[in-house]
Amino acid sequence: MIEVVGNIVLVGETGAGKSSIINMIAGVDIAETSNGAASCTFDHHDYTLPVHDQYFKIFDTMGLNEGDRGTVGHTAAIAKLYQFITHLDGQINLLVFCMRGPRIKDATHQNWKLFHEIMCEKKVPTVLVVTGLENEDSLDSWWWNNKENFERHDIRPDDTACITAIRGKKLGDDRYAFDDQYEESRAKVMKLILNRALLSAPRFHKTHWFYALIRPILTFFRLTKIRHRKVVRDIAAVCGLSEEETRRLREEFDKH
Ligand SMILES: Nc1nc2c(ncn2[C@@H]2O[C@H](COP(=O)(O)OP(=O)(O)O)[C@@H](O)[C@H]2O)c(=O)[nH]1
Ligand SMILES: [Mg+2]
Repeated sequence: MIEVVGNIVLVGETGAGKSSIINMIAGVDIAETSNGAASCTFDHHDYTLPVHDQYFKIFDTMGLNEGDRGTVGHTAAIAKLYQFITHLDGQINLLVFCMRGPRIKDATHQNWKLFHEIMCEKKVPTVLVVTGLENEDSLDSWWWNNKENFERHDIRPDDTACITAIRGKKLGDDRYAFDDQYEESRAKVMKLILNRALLSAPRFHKTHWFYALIRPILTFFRLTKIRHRKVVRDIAAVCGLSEEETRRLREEFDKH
């Protein structure tokens, strides 16, 4: 049986390159890329994959997209959060924050806040992977040249990898335009994971974590004027909450 050493969560808006990075780690295409299918914040898929022989559960999540914040359906988002937290079993060993260079969009900033600050309470190591840099002369100087911009948005990752997550155009038999940059990028991502994923990550108590997140998440999504009773009933039904859990959820909403 495979021993899984930890959970790695990839976050970032649609198009950031999350699924491409998972395929890069896997060495084969297992995650569907360019999948713009309608989905909800906190929706996720997980893949058990080796990184230099150590197996991790890698979560491909649906982050926030530009303009989502005011429009997210709270029932669906909170129900998905519950399922996500249940699957994480209280532990994130590394948060991999993905974005497509070069512009820091509002969604980039919001995703950092939602996942690094609110969900992980700034306790989980967070690395930044910037994709789309295949045409840069030096991948690594990109970070140095843009660092100040991130600091201005209060995005301060523990480490970074500037990469390309695609091989580019096919040039001939099994040869692609960005083969070299791609291999270099893959090695960087693998190293980043092994260097930064905590072996003893902070343990969040599964249900406490969920209930503690309700209020900050409602505030984040500006979901103040909601009809509590019905929302609680809907979430309880989607998540299959027990009577006791439903009562607790109602209490959290009432405090809001
Ligand atoms: N040029 C370029 N395209 C990329 C890169 N990474 C991903 N893409 C493309 O961007 C699109 C979205 O990538 P995907 O991995 O599905 O992003 P996700 O929505 O975050 O999972 C796909 O068409 C990818 O082929 C990259 O490093 N450079
Ligand atoms: Mg994807």
